[in-house]
Amino acid sequence: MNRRHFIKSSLLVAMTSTLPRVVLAATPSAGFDYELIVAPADVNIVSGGSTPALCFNGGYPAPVIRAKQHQPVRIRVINKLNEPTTIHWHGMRIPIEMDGVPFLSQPPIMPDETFDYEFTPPDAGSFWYHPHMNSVEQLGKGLVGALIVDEAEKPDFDEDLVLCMKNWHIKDDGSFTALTTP
Ligand SMILES: [Cu+2]
Repeated sequence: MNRRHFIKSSLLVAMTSTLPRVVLAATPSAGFDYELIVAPADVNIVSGGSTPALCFNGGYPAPVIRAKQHQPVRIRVINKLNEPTTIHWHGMRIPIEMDGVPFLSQPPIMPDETFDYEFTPPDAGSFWYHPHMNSVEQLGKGLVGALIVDEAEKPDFDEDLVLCMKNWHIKDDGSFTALTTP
C-alpha cells in the first residue's frame, strides 16, 4: 500500500474489561450523511450484568462521524428518548443555529421529533458530539460520540485511529451509581 494512501478507517478501543459491541451508523435517510437515533439500550460494559444506557443507534461506542473540512455534512437526529434532547458539536466553529443549545439556538427536540443538522466544518481535527439537555444524565449514561473532520488537503500519514475513552459510573452488576461525585 502506498505510504501516501490515506486510509479512511477508524479503530475504536474501549477501555473496559468486556468490549461492547460496535454499532455502525444507521442507514441515513436520503440526503443525509448520518442518522442518529437517540434511544435507551442495554449495553455490556462489565461482565456482571448489562447497563441500561442511553445510546446513539442502539449501542456503545456511538458511530464515529467523519466529515470533511469545507464540505457540508448533514446529520438527522431522531429522538426516541422519553425526554427532550439536542445535539451539540463540541468545539466546532459553526453557525449558532446548528450548535444544539436548547432555547438559545433551537427548540429542544421533543420525544419522537426529528431535527436536521447541517453545517460546514471550517477546521479539521478531532471533536465530539453530545446532547445539551439534562446533560449529566444523558452524557453520563452513554450519549457521547467522536466527530472527526478530515483535512481538505490529503495529509501524509498511513492511518488515522480514533480512541474513545469514557468514565462509566457503574457497579459490578452494571447498574448506575451516582452520575456525579463531589
Ligand atoms: Cu461539549
